Amino acid sequence: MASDEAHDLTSVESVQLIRQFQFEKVLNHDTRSKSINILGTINSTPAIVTAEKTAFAAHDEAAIANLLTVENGFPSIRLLDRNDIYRWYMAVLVQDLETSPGAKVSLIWPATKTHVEKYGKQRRRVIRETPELYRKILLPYIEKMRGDRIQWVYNILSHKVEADRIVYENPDPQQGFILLPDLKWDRTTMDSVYLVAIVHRRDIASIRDLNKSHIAWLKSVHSEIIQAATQTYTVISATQLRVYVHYLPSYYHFHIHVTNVEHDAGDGAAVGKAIMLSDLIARLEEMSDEVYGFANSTFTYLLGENSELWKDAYASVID
Ligand code: G7M
Repeated sequence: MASDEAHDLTSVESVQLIRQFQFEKVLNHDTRSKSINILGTINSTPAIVTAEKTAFAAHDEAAIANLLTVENGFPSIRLLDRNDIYRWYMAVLVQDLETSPGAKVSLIWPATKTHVEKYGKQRRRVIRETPELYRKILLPYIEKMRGDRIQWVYNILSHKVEADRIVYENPDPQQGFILLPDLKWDRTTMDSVYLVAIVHRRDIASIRDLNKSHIAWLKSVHSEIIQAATQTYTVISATQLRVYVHYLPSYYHFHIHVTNVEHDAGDGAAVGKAIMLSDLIARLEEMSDEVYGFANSTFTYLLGENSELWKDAYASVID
């Protein structure tokens, strides 16, 4: 069928058309936008279907207000886990083709070769944190951030919560850590595997506390993480894991992010926040004995203008 004939199909015929789609292969997918591009055929002619999970109708306040009421919203909801003041759930939202469809689906048919090839807010500042700025601004801030805010971390380390989720534990109080699913992961989708490794020792608030004496330890943590993750999730190999640390982190108790490289972790895996653990180790190895540790280094990161750190500290120093 020529494209103008395809265009002329009635709406009923168009619905019948997409129902004839025969799957061939996945062209692309994006865990962040929750979308997928699929190549297939309709009547032996190439077709591309893209499906994107719909966003919430935030402008429809009545609908949003009803989202959490059992009568109107969740027919079923299941607690995934809880930790301190944090709770996370899985739910089936009521879907209705007219008012709240689950996905937006597009069809290109007939699709050309070019089509097949084609198918990818707060303001932020760049902060260059010198050792002096670290001591003057970050250190006092970190002290403030190490209280209740990391209770969830201690709950995990003491097996009080999330204990049945532990993927791997080295229980040694100095050398050890717990590897478990990050709360952002649905624990099902292999392409978006997201784990977090939390060290048992409490003397490292951030990478700023790491120095040359930690090199051997960091190397063994790195290899234990990779071994445990690939043994548990056998579809993922060592070179498919992104093992990195945030600077700045949100929580000041040393922990390491472990994700499937296919997962688009957005800003959390972007320049200005994420640093590969192996690069940190290499940097320590190459560091002179005089410098000795990251407390004496410079790091550059992104900082949101709404953050306390910007408003209360950096804004007056930098702007
Ligand atoms: O930016 P930062 O490196 O501090 O990231 C902390 C990570 O810990 C994030 O990826 C969070 O999703 C994750 N996380 C935060 N909380 C509160 C929890 C929790 O209670 N349980 C688990 N498993 N992960 C968490």
